[in-house]
Formats: sequence, C-alpha cells, structure tokens
Amino acid sequence: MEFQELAKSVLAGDETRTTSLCEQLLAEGETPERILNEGLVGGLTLAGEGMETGELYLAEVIIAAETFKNGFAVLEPHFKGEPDSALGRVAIGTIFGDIHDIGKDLVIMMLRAYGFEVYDLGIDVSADRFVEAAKAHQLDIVGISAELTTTMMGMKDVVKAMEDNGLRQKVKIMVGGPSVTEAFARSIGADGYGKDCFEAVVLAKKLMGI
Ligand code: B12
Repeated sequence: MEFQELAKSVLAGDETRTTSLCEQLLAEGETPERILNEGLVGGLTLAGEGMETGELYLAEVIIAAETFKNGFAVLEPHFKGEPDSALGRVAIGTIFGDIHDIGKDLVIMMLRAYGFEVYDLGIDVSADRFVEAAKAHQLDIVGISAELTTTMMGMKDVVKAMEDNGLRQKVKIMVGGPSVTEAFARSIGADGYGKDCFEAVVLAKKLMGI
C-alpha cells in the first residue's frame, strides 16, 4: 500500500511526500532495494504509461523524474559499500541522441557502492567520447545506456569505434536500457547486458573475472 502511495507521489511530483515516505519506509525496516524498485521506479513506470497514452505532458514527466531523484537521495547513503578501486575502472554514459539519465545514474551508484572506480560520462555521449575516456582512464569496462529504441543502435558505433582504436581487446563493453536484451547485446558485439542496476554489478564483476 505504502509502495503504491510512494509511486503515486513520484508521479504527482510531490517532493515532500516522496522524501518523507522513503524515510518512513526505511524506518519501518523496508530494504532500500524494495523502496527503490517498487516505490520510486514504480512512479516512473506510471509516468511512462501516461506518456504512452498521451495523458501526461512532458513537463509533468520531467517533474516526476526530479521527484524520483529527491527520493533517491534519501536512499543513496544506504547503498554505500566499501570502496575497493582494485575491482576495476568503469566509465558509463547514455548514448548520443539520448538524454535519459536516471537508469545510468543508478548503475553508477551501485557500481560505486560495490567498490568500482566509476567515471560518469553524462548523457548524449558520442562514440569518440567513449574512446577518449577509455584511453584517458585506462578503463577495464565501458558501460552504455540507451532508453530509446531509436538510439539503441548507436551502441554498435561505440563497439566499432573501440575496435577501430585498438581498444577492444583491453576494454569490455556492457550495455543496458529498457529495450536492450542479451540477444541485442550479442548482436552488436558487446560483452554483456544487465537488466537493472543490481545485475550491472554482477555483470561487471563477471567481466573482471571476479
Ligand atoms: C523519465 C522519462 C523521461 C524524462 C527523462 C528525465 C531524466 N532525467 O532521465 C524526459 C521527460 C526528459 C523524457 C524524454 C523523452 N522520452 Co522518456 N521516459 C521517461 C520514463 C518515464 C522513465 C525512464 C526512467 O528513468 N526509468 C527508470 C530507470 C531506473 O529505469 P531504466 O532507465 O530502465 O534503467 C534501468 C535498467 O534499464 C538498467 N540500465 C540502464 N542503463 C544501463 C546501462 C548498463 C551498462 C547496464 C548494465 C544496465 C542499465 O539499469 C537501470 C537501473 O535499474 C520512460 C518510461 C519508463 N517506464 O521507463 C520514458 C521513455 C523511455 N521515454 C520515451 C520517449 C519516447 C521520450 C521522448 C522521445 C519523448 C518526446 N516526445 O520528446 C523524449 C526523448 C528525449 C531524448 N532525446 O532522450 C519512451 C521510449 C520509447 C522507446 N521504446 O523508444 C518511454 C519508454 C516512454 C513511453 N512508454 O513512451 N523521458
């Protein structure tokens, strides 16, 4: 019931109610994972449905996304783990043409919480920018996020640019986003796909041979 209320408060853009419900659920002993997935992400799922049916204006979805971020700020300290940069160096960005950043940010937060050294490349990231980052930071893994079916194919350009620059043997590539699948990841020559930010950690460890 409270999870539904939290989802609705995200959808309504009610920041005060969203943060206080997150605090209340934590105090009641709910796990931050459950509050995130069933409450906060639930609100964005409702926003997505509203977008699809045309019931919501884009401005309303932007407000819901900002409200999500406020709620998430309450949960974030509860995900903090022991930093261990020896685990690996990762850079993550949202593919060019795509400005969605929430999924990417959650993946970054979870990888950091589990000890990876993570560089945030931001949104609308070109293939060249991924290559530059791989060279500058001697990356072990590049992570690419794509939210739109129209931008997903850009991930293939990143794989190719990494190959063209002689980096493909050294740097693993992982991909994700709501329309991305394991089969799609393989088809573009990536090394793996993660369904959510929790799977992203398992995948990154696997790619590092941990
Ligand atoms: C919020 C939102 C917006 C906000 C973005 C705000 C922000 N700061 O990000 C705004 C309003 C700006 C927006 C704009 C648009 N949006 Co939008 N948006 C959404 C919405 C509601 C939520 C997205 C989200 O944050 N989800 C929550 C996160 C936690 O989930 P996630 O992104 O899937 O990420 C998880 C996993 O996928 C995975 N993951 C993600 N990345 C990676 C990377 C790696 C390496 C790994 C391992 C895993 C991984 O882990 C994440 C965490 O668990 C979705 C609908 C939905 N239900 O998803 C539509 C949606 C994605 N948007 C859509 C559309 C069409 C648009 C617009 C084109 C609308 C328009 N007419 O202008 C524009 C595009 C702008 C652009 N060029 O990018 C469509 C996409 C349809 C499609 N299949 O292509 C959707 C699905 C809505 C819909 N049903 O129509 N949007």
